[in-house]
Formats: sequence, C-alpha cells, structure tokens
Amino acid sequence: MSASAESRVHFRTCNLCEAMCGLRIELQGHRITSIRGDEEDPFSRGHICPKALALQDLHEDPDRLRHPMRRTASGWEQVSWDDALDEAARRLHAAQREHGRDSVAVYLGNPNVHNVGALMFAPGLLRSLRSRNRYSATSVDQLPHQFAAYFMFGHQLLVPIPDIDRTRYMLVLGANPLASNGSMMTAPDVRARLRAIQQRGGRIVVIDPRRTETARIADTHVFIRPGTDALALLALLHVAVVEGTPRPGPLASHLEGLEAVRELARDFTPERVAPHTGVPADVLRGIARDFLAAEGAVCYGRMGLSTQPFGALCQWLINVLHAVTGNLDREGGAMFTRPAFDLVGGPRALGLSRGSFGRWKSRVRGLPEFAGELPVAALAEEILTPGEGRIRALLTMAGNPVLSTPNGSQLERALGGLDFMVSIDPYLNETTRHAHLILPPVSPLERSHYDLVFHALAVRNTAKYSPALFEPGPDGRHDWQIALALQHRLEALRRGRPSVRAMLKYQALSRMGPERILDIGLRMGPHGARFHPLKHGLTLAKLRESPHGVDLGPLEPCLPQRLQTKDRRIHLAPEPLVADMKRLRERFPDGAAPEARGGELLLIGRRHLRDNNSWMHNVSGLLKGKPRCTLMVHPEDAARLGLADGADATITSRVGEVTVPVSVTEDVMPGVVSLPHGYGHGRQGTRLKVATEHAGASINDLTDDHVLDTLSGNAAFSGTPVRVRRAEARAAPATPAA
Ligand SMILES: Nc1nc2c(c(=O)[nH]1)N[C@H]1C(S)=C(S)[C@@H](COP(=O)(O)OP(=O)(O)OC[C@H]3O[C@@H](n4cnc5c(=O)[nH]c(N)nc54)[C@H](O)[C@@H]3O)O[C@H]1N2
Ligand SMILES: Nc1nc2c(c(=O)[nH]1)N[C@H]1C(S)=C(S)[C@@H](COP(=O)(O)OP(=O)(O)OC[C@H]3O[C@@H](n4cnc5c(=O)[nH]c(N)nc54)[C@H](O)[C@@H]3O)O[C@H]1N2
Ligand code: SF4
Ligand SMILES: [Mo]
Repeated sequence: MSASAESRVHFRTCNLCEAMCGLRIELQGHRITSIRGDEEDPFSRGHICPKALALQDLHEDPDRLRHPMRRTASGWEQVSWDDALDEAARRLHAAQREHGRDSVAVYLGNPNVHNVGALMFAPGLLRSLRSRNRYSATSVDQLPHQFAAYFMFGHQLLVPIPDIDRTRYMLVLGANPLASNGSMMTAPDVRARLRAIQQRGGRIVVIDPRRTETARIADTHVFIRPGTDALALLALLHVAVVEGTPRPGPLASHLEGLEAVRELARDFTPERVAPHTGVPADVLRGIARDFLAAEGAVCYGRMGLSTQPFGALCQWLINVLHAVTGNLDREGGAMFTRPAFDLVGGPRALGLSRGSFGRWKSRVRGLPEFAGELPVAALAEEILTPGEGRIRALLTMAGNPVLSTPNGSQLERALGGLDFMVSIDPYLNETTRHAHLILPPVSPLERSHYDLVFHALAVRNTAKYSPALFEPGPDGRHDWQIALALQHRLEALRRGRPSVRAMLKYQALSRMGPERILDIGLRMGPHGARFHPLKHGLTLAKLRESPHGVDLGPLEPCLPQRLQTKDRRIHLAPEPLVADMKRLRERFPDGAAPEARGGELLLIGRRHLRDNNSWMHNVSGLLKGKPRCTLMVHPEDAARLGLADGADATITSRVGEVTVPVSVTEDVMPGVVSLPHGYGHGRQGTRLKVATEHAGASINDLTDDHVLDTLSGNAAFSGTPVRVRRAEARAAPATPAA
C-alpha cells in the first residue's frame, strides 16, 4: 500500500442540522472508510443521526457542481471563475445603474447559518449592494423568535434556550425534535436528554396537531387546532397571573409591563379559548398547574408556532410565561448562552446587529423590514409587479426558495422573468436552474467549521473548531471567497476607477479569511484570552489543540447584565405585540365556535429524520424505504372523502394544486392533514438524478404567500386551508410488471 493510502482519523462537527454532533471520520488516503459519532465530544458524546453519513455522499455526489456554470441557449457550459465573477458583478451593477439599487435582490438560505465563512463575509457583499430588497429563510422560519427577543431583551439573538438538561417540566408546542434534532435549542442526542427529564421524575407534555415521534415518548400528548396556540398560551398565562399571583423571582425588579400583561390575559380563561383550540379547559388547567408547580419548568415552541398567523405573539407569550413564573434565566427554565464567540455582547464589529423594525416597507404590500430584511413571501410580487423599484436581478446564496417559500410556483414564474440571476450554490436545482450563472462552493468537508450561531443557541456552553478534512481542488472556492470576490468587483465597478486602498483591503481580507476573525472573536469573547490571560483563555490555537471541542459549562443566570435594552430592563409588554392582540381577538371572538369551513381541512407540514429541507434528496442512502411525501389523513376524514390508504389524492388551496399518495392514520387530528416540505423535484432542467426519482410534490405549491404573521412578516405555513379529493384515476398498469 502506498503512503498516500495511509489511514488517519479526522474529528469534526456535522454541519447539516443544528445539533452540532461530533464526528469521527476514518480515512484511507483520500477515501472515507467510516463516519461515526465522536465518543469524546463532550457535548454530543458519540451521538449522530443517519444524515451524518451523507456528508460523504454529498462530497462524492457526481451531480454536485465543481465549476462555475453559465446558462446558454444550448444548455449549461463551464466557465472560469474570473469570467463568472466578472460577469456576475457586471450584470448586477448594470441592473442597479439602470433601475436603481433596490432592483437587485438577495436571498440567503439556511445553509449559510451552518457556514462560518458565509456568516462572516456575506454581510460585506450585502453592504456593497446597498439594496433594501434583502430576503432570507429567516422569514419562513425563526423570525418570530428574533422579533420577540429584540423587543423584550433588546437583541434579536438574545433568545432564551430551554435548559433541557435540568428542567423538571417541558412543555413542547409545535416542535418535533425527535425528527428535527432540535432547533433554536442545539441539543445533540435530544432523545436521551428528553428521557433524562423523565428519569429524574420530570414530565414532558407535547401540544401538536399530530402525534409526532416526540409526542410518542412524552408523558402527555394533546391535539390542538393549527394556528390557535397563542390562545392556549394566553390561557396558561391567565391561570398563572390572573387566577394566581405572578412569581417573577429575582427578576421582579427588572420587569417592565407586568400589569399590562395581566390585563391582556384577564379574559382568556381556558374555557374561553377551548372552542377555538380544541384543547379541553381542564386539560389546559392541568398543564398550567403542573407547569407552575415544577421546580424549573420550560415551554418550548418552534416551527409549528413560528410559522403560523400569530407567530410573534406565540414567541412573545412564551417569554412572558417564563418571566412571570420565575422560569426565565433560571436553572431548568429558559436561559441565555454565553458563547465563546459572542454575537450579542461582544465587540460591535464582530457582532450581529441588535435588530430593527419597520425602517422601510416592501414596495407592493407594504410589509415591514426586520433587521434589514423583508419577508420572503413578498419576493415574487416584488419581481412580478411592474413599476418603479421593481426587482430585475437576483442573487441567491445557499437557498432554494422555489421549494421553501410560500407559493413557490409563483416565485418560479417570477424568476423566469428576471433580467439576471446568479446563484452561489453547489446544485442545479429547482431554484438555481433559473440562474444565468451558478457559482458552486466547495463541499462541507473541504472547509473548516465553527458554529457561530448554534453555539449561541445551545443548551450548554461549548466551543469547537474543525479544520477542513480535504484541501479544495485548484478550482475550489469557498462561499466566503466567492462573496468577497463579488463584493470587491461590485465596489470597483461603483467607484469606476482603480483604487490601491481597495486592492489592499481585498488582499488583507482574503488572507485573514474566517480563521483570523474567529481567533479575534474568541480572544475578545467571555471565555477568551482577553479576560483569562493565563493558560485558560480561549484562542483559535487552543481550539485546534482540542479536536473534540471544549466544554464551558452549563448555562448560567446572566440577567440583568446581559440584557441589551437601552434601559437594561425586560419589556414584557412591547407596544407592537400588545397592539397585535387586537388582531388575535378579531380572529377568535369570544364565545364563537370555530367557523365551519365547508369541507376544508387544515394543512400542516412535517419533518422526517432522513430529510433536510429540500436539498438532501439527492443522497440515495437517505431515501430508502417507503416514499415519505404522502398526505397524512385521519380515518374519519378519509372515510368522508372516500380516500384510501396508498391511493392518490389531489389537494387544492387558494394558490395551487398537487397530487400525492394518502396515508390514513390516527396520528393526525381530525380536520388536519400533513404533508412534508422540501419535495417537488419533478421540475425539468435540474441536475439531481436521485431526487428526481423521488420527486414528490411541493407543499409550498399550496401554501399561501398572502397568509402571514402580519406583525413579523413571517410565513404562516401552518393551517393552510385545503380541499382534498380522490385523484382522477391515472392510467393504471394493466398487469403487475412481469
Ligand atoms: N431531519 C430533519 N431535521 C431538520 C430539518 C429537516 O428538514 N429535516 N430542518 C431543520 C430546520 S431548517 C429547522 S428550522 C428545524 C425545525 O425543527 P422543528 O420545529 O422541531 O420541526 P418540525 O418537525 O417542523 O416541527 C414542527 C411541529 O409543529 C407541529 N405543528 C404544525 N402546526 C402547528 C400548530 O399550529 N400548533 C402546534 N402546536 N403545532 C403545530 C407539526 O405537527 C410539527 O410536529 O429542523 C431542522 N432539522
Ligand atoms: N411549507 C414549509 N416550508 C418550509 C418549511 C416548513 O417547515 N414548511 N421550513 C422552512 C425552514 S425552517 C427553512 S430553514 C427553509 C429552508 O429554505 P432554503 O434555505 O431556501 O432551502 P434549503 O432547502 O435549505 O436549500 C438550501 C440550498 O443551499 C444549497 N447549499 C447547501 N449547502 C450549501 C453550501 O455550503 N453553500 C452554498 N452556497 N449552498 C449550499 C443547496 O443546494 C440548496 O440549494 O425552508 C422553509 N420552508
Ligand atoms: S443530528 Fe444533525 S448534526 Fe447530528 S449527525 Fe444528524 S444531521 Fe448531523
Ligand atoms: Mo429552518
């Protein structure tokens, strides 16, 4: 065996979901021979899920693009990096010169958040474009968490995290961590952590319109009608502070607006909300009682709560519930992290902006900006609607909005009409096929990794740096290099003449890369060499010496010091949230039974352990087994509608229609149907061999770009009204295949 086939072991963090599992990768030369959980990772302790193996498949995937590509009349052709970057910058610049700055839009997708280089360098590119048309996956996801944190704690990333390892009572609404591995709650091996709650005598209660994998291991599962959680939370609050007495504990003197909150909850008795939520009043009272009695209780609400018409109210009410029951900033309750690279409390230049709201509005529908971004549900209309300020060109980076944003087929039509589109993306998929240029970055194994964001959302303070496993090839470019190169070219075009200073800046930043910035951030952070000058202070070098990661201890109480509000107080009743209560009251008037919707069902989504949004369906190992893109229907609804298990049904909503096989199950609530997102790979012109064979249909051809959480601008996927009917018989195979 030659020296190049030497065996070695590499340790790194999996970048695919939020759980930050430590991996132990064995290699023979350049060939990966195994990927396993890293037992020595102090945080994940050997846990992984089946997706970890996909890192190898993604790396080796023949469909993954390795060179820049240009779309021509006769198909896609390979182009050099210089030509591709020059052309991209020139055409973006031309659009802005001709039609104004805002004529170029940007959409940033989810994988950016798992990519330290992209997180550090995309902001520079955005600044160089100076467009107000910025969009991201935030507004189809966690925007309400950031919205509530900004108004209550003064910073969009000061988001309370469930102290899952010490809580005695965990109330889960609209989250299925057993499939998703946790979100806004980085907790590798969440199953073991949930089990441990029960083993120490605590309880887990799940409120969800579907009996999920998580619901199955909970002590109690309760169905709730989609979109009504704000009412249930208000009723919990009612029991806590109207029928009972607020018990804010040590934070009492730091709370602003407690009386206002009490007034708001006054008439929301469990009895008042029951007809809307479908949750019996005594069940909700029981939950309130147990929550109040527990020594450390936490309420965790995620996608199902954020992506509904009252997403911001839900996340706000959860924070309020913690504050008034003494569970905010308390062990076993909801706590704040103190990450080694601190995006909240560290130096300005290294941090994330506190947030902002309503500084400008979208042109067509007047939807407000949050933290410099507009709701992505408005992107299509901003392209399609003629007039001054219309979007003419688009840059996407690590996003697949055709499959991931509401009314995706409308967006698809819009993309087809752009003057210019460029995508920084490793795949030719449903979105990027509309691009004129695709700029593919290296694979995750060819880059170093540090979780800037997920360390800040983790249930324990840890820090881990992973070097690249493989050197990128000569034509390999990192996301950050692509972003920086585009930024540099755009700035040069705007200046119109050569500049020595700009050239020096570009060269300096190229040399620094994410590593140098990371090192500075670690040194300046709360665990850094700056504060712990002797041998304990963190630096990048220290992390390099600890390939399994460094444990920095459990979450610790840190209020009021860590608050970022100007008055250093917790704002329980911020004006925009209080004002939005009117909309809730109008939508769910007192006493009225839920409106009969003439045969309509409410559509919700779902996740499966082996999926990852829209972009990992080209990994055949993850698609084994029964097709997963099926519509779950309750037996009563199936009988009424004449739907048979396994047969096709056609689902229609205001915006579209799709046909998928039915799966009849008591796991969904009567009146509710469930379809996963991220499918719909049947479109022509993609380069996704495996995904095309498992095409499925896109739920976002049904979800409505006009149904939003109008306060935050977040998409409201949950509870889309649909009609379901038996699909017209397709030409059935006459005989079983011979
Ligand atoms: N395997 C896998 N893991 C993933 C992902 C993936 O696609 N696949 N995606 C990653 C990403 S980007 C994210 S953001 C996270 C998301 O992580 P989670 O939030 O845990 O994800 P979901 O499984 O969508 O859970 C949402 C739950 O809300 C329920 N629900 C829907 N509507 C309502 C409602 O109105 N009220 C209530 N109470 N519940 C409702 C659904 O039935 C579902 O169980 O997962 C991440 N991890
Ligand atoms: N109906 C419904 N819709 C949903 C959801 C839902 O629950 N229901 N979930 C929402 C949520 S939580 C999210 S986060 C969004 C996700 O929405 P998006 O971020 O728009 O979509 P993804 O499916 O994550 O696609 C990621 C894209 O990034 C590319 N990519 C992967 N890795 C890299 C990389 O390292 N660099 C670059 N440059 N590109 C990369 C992939 O090829 C793919 O094109 O979807 C949302 N949409
Ligand atoms: S749970 Fe998430 S981080 Fe862990 S191995 Fe699976 S995909 Fe990777
Ligand atoms: Mo997400």
